[in-house]
Amino acid sequence: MKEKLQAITEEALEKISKAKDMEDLNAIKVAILGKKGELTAVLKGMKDVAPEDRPLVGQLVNDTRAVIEESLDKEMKAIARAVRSGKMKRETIDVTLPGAKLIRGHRHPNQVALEDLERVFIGMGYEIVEGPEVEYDKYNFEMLNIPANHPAKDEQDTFYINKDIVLRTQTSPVQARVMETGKMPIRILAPGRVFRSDEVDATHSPSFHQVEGLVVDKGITFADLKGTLDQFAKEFFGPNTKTKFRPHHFPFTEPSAEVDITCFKCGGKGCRMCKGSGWIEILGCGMVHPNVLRNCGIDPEVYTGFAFGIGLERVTLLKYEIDDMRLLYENDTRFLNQF
Ligand code: 2NL
Repeated sequence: MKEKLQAITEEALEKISKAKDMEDLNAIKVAILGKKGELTAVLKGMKDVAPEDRPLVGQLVNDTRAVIEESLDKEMKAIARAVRSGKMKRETIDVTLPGAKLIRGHRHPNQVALEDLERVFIGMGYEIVEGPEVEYDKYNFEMLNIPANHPAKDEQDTFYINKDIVLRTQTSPVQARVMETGKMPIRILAPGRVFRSDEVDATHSPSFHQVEGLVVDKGITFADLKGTLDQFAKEFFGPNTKTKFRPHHFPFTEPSAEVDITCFKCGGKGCRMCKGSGWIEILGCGMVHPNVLRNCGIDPEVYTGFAFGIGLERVTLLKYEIDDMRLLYENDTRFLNQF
């Protein structure tokens, strides 16, 4: 019996010393100390040992078990340490290495110009409103006094989704929707993307941005329109800016005008920027046509209003002295980083 236990011990210690990982050690533990293990089998054979020898044999079995357990425990701890130190080595971080540089972006020049514009009109008490880019013909044309036979409605100029739905060609439908609610007075700015079926060149794009303004209240006159836009020009382009109102025609306003400002580059003397004229065209405007007010449920005998439309890209190109609108859409960071 003593030899048998000796043999088990030697074999166990040999196997333990050759074990490569936790799995090996667990297998050894089960094979020797487990329910069906070698040493357990010896214990089960105790019934064949003479009763007077049992305490001694029992002691021997326990000693054997203790030796093997101790060896297993030692080896398991050693392997656990090795695994941990390997993991630590693999996962070390050199905190002295330089960090990955984050490239910080900024607003697009069009957005900067838009926020500058909005700031001026918010300062005058205007509210910013937005609306759908896909619009009913009714809101984009009909309510704005643009008749069915008007050239703007031609498929050459307008993107049609179907005969009743278009990609809006101006942001005026947003204002028509506000007027239709009947809440007075109205003092709003409607910026947004608009669409026209144009070929791309330095001054045209099938998708661009407009900022339209609308004021409706009792007693609004052309003087209010002139005062407002003159004040806008001075705040936006500089305090010495002068404005000039030239008669024009729009179907949705009557009377209508185009507004020029004195060139902010040369102050009016004439330069490359203003093509020698001293004036730069900046927006279109007018008194809201009585038909438009009526179409939107407002009584033109009680209320009057003015409206204006500014091409955002035009303002951005002027502000930054950029000579090709395509640069605003290409998203080339070598260009955008300059602003
Ligand atoms: C331009 C001209 C303009 C308007 C837009 C407008 C809107 C309503 C009623 C009446 Cl709801 N008018 N908008 C008026 C005059 C001119 O834009 O050349 N824009 C770039």
